[in-house]
Amino acid sequence: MPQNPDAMTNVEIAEVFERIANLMEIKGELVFKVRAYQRAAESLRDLPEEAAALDARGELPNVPGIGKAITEKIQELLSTGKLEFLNRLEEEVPPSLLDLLRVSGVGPKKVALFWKELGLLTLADLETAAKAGKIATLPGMGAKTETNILAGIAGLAARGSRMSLGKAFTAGQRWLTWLREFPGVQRAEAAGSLRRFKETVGDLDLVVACADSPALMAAFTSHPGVVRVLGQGENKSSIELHDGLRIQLWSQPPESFGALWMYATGSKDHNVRLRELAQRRKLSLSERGLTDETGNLLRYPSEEEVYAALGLDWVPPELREDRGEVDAALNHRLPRLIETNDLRAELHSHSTWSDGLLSIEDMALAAFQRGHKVLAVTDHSSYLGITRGMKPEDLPRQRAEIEEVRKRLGDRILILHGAEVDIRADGVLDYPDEALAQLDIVIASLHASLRQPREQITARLLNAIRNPHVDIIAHPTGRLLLDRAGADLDWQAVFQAVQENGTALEINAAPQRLDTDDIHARHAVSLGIPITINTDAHSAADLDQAFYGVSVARRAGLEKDAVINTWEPERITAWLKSR
Ligand code: DGT
Ligand code: CA
Ligand code: ZN
Repeated sequence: MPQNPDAMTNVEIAEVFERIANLMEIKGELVFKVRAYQRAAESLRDLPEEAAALDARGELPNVPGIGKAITEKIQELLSTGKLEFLNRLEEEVPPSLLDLLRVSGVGPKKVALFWKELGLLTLADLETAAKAGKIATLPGMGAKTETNILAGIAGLAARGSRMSLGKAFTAGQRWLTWLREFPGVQRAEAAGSLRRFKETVGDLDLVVACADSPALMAAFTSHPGVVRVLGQGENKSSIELHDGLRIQLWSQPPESFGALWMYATGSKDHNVRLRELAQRRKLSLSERGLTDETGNLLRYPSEEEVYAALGLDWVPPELREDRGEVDAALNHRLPRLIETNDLRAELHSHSTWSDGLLSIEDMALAAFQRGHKVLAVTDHSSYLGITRGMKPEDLPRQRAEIEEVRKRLGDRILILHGAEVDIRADGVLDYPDEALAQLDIVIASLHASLRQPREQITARLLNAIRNPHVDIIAHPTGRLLLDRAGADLDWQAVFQAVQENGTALEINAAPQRLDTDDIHARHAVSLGIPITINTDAHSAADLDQAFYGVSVARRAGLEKDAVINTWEPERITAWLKSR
């Protein structure tokens, strides 16, 4: 245990050394001097124990990558939190130059030129100089360099942002395929927020069990798609791609894969709880395993074994947010979460009768091929902006077509005739009650005027909920993730109304929606409100996105029975009739 609780952590010390290495490189110091600080930073990041503890036992100089000179600097940082050497260096090399390194394609050598030849000090200086054509006058640079720098500066703004779960998942699959084909990789999996299916993802965390990690890390950081290497070590590297996507790759030998996967999956808060449990058992938890008091490292090939060593049941990744799952795992009370292949019904879909791509028959066949026993065809009403919506007078003709398809498909799949009815800005539904009464299932949803004040937009939604024909409220807030904020709903009023009316709330599975979200879905189920997970499919491929919606339900802790789509057809039709 460190004597001084405020002492700097290994990561903080590593950051100081990385700062020194960058400043020295800009200054033009010899490569081997720069490299010494980079190596020290790497080994600090990989240390299983705090430097303070090693120092107390006099063992720091023996750590590979940390010699006598570096040990003295670590000691100065541990006791004072500062480093005289760094202060002097920052007087020689302005630290604002470090910001320039964040621009993709700009390394220390270029920064040194910008500084020494053009006197540039800040990012803003660099942008001005590039626009004025001054960069092209430097040796070895041209108009192309300027264009790249300006694109890189523009990319910086985007880099702070997060990506949709859909983009993260697709990119993650592609990179996992690449990793699994790499020689020596025995296993490659997603970790971090992607594995937890958080609704947006910052960077991708991927983990591998690999016998030859250095070769993999070298290939990873020199992959042709890489524009910047954000960090490179023996067991961990981080890259940025042309489109701003960042990937962190973690590697351990197969014996430690369980601990690695668990550590890199997080969340950070979940990990903190696990570390507390480990400490109570006089163990310390890292991505390599559990270390006991004698410094002996216990390795675990699977996550189950790490959890078991801490006295816990294995926790599904979607629950790892420190929302009570650790206590539940201790007491063997984790829920049996719903799974994608529990789904038997798609209750929200579109055909060529509105803006879908497929005929009713083709949609029904696509749903059948995916194991569904029920498909509700719920084309749009003709609200403002949807030119291809249906008028109430079209419904009987659509019903006739459904009857035809039912005859042709026989008992393969039950087709329900429904509609997705827009809730107009004044709260009135797009179809009159006589039209709604003809339908097997009615979905109501908000599409426009989402910026109305809370009271007004909530009243609009309540109006739909109170209509006895309405069975489901689709994507309640109307949000589009990373794009358009949803309605400012009074959720308490919404919950109360759906509870009174027996209406179901939809988790819309489209990854740009994921609406109802996990928090509200959890609360809804605690109140006994039925949930339905739908893809809102406009094509056959859309039906395959159901797992995103299931992941929201899993994050909400839902078991199968809470979700209407898992019910047998008879139970679904009975529920519809009972309303
Ligand atoms: P993101 O990328 O913002 O969507 O969210 P995450 O959860 O993927 O977080 P990220 O990428 O910062 O870190 C990946 C995992 O690494 C995280 O889920 C748990 C682990 N981790 C990161 N920082 C810490 C930390 O300070 N302490 C512990 N115990 N674990 C951490
Ligand atoms: Ca991440
Ligand atoms: Zn829809």
